[in-house]
Amino acid sequence: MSLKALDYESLNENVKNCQYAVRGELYLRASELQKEGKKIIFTNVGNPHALGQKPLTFPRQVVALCQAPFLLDNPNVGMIFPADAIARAKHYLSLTSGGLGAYSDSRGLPGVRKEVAEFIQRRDGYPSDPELIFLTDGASKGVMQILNCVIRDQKDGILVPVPQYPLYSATISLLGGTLVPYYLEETDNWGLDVNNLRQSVAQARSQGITVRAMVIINPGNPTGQCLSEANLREILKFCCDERLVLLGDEVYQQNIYQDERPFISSKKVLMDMGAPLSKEVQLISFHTVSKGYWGECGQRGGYFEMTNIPPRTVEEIYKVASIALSPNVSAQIFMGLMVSPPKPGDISYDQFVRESKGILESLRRRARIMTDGFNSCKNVVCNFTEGAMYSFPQIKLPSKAIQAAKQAGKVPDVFYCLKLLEATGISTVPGSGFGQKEGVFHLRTTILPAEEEMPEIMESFKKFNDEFMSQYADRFGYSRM
Ligand code: DCS
Repeated sequence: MSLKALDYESLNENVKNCQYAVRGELYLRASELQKEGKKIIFTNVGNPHALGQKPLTFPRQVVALCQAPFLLDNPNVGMIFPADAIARAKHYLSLTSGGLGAYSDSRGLPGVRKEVAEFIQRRDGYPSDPELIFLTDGASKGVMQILNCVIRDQKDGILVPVPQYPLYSATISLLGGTLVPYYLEETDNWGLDVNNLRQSVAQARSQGITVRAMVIINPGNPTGQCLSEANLREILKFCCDERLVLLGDEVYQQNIYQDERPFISSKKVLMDMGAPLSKEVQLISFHTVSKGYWGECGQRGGYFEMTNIPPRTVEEIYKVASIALSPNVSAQIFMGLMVSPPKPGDISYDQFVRESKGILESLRRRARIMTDGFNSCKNVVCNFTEGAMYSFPQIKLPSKAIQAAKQAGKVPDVFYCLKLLEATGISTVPGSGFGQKEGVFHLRTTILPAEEEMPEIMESFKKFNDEFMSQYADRFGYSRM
């Protein structure tokens, strides 16, 4: 009997081959255990509100009023909402063509794109054109739209850092392209060595791959490093020489936990380099409302900005975006608010600063508690989380543990993470889901659990790890660094 199109055997092979570990085996097991009544600490997804982070008050007030505009006609509205939130809600409603229930232009509301452009201009000190900014349902959709334009067939390669956030590997495999890995150096604080890039490109070319784009994640996920200006210059020069589009994933630009390397955007570095580079390198930069001190993951708001992309290509990207009609309109308003928060002198300013600073300072302390906690454990080494939302410790697994994993039919780090989950309820993602060098094992956890719960979580991790390491201790040494 012939197969029907949605019988498993006849599905698009790219769909079946695509892997996404952040919601993989560990997550599924954790959900099962939760159903059985076990307390699970979900540190597998960078989803701050799910771990108790409170929403910032001002943006929620504005969007609440936009969602329920009849409240604006209520004579008591001023008793519940501050005047600047009311004014802002009216402002955003005036930018729409029928409130939040109406589709917007498929690039997003022109008024919000203008606010994004003004933000970029303030941040970088260079002009930004709203016509080259598209609003998206989270950064993910933007990344997918752009990769869709870049990848023509399996001979097209995309340079992706390893370890990487699997949005990239999964989308490349879904679109039938080829991932060309470049390795980040763990012993150099997850630094990016341009010589590694050259080698990766040369090797891919020798296999007949046309390398067309390069992804950077700055600050890094899962690795947490912040790229220096000098490093970004090298990368841009490399992209210019090799004629690669640079995809700059900058969703964690607010999440910085050290002072030596503040966030600097790829766009600014490119513009600073001047002509001819600043006029030649094709760059797409991505941002989101899901991260930073906003953490509004469920709202699904993002944007991308295009630099040096020819107008005819922008038209084609617009056409493709139009197939989905419109990004979420309420999320566009979150984006507008993120890029133009309350200013000094506004009624809501002090509260906004207090709330956002509180979140960021706590994240900085949590980054430190986690790194120190991991480094105090046997056979665990961990670079400091300079930015983003994750800790990515290396677990030096004894060969006996690797043997036991093989016997259980598991990848060694999956085996370790499953045992950790069963023993402690801590749900992590094994390093193999992000890519890592052969024979080296990691796990990724977010730094998002509540600060007051952190010491207990680290203690329970340490206890588990000690027991695991003594259970599998052997004479044959550990997996290498
Ligand atoms: N880029 C990076 C580097 C990310 O880490 C994420 C989300 C995204 C893009 C997409 O975010 P939005 O679509 O929500 O804008 N990070 C996932 C993660 O690793 N854990 O949680 C989500």
